[in-house]
Amino acid sequence: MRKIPATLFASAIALAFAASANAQTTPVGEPQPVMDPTQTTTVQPTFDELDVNKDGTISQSEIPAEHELNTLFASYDADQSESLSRTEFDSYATGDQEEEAE
Ligand SMILES: [Ca+2]
Repeated sequence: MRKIPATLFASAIALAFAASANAQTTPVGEPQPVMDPTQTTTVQPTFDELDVNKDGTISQSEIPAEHELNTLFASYDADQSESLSRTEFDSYATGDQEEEAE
């Protein structure tokens, strides 16, 4: 039986180790990426961004015309005050993204 040179033996171990280390880099339970590429095109403004005059409510005139909340405004204006409180806006913001939340 031939004696295996120590250097060859060491490199064989190194190879095996590298192979197993490489296998371990495959993510098993990778957390969801913070940046969702599908959301970069439709950035949802926050309550504070929409509350332009900082009176604590969002009136319809503060909502950009192209924003979907402009159309949905009445349905989320629960107390029909013609402005959205933070609570009313939250029900829009959280409800709208419910299917994305995980
Ligand atoms: Ca306001």
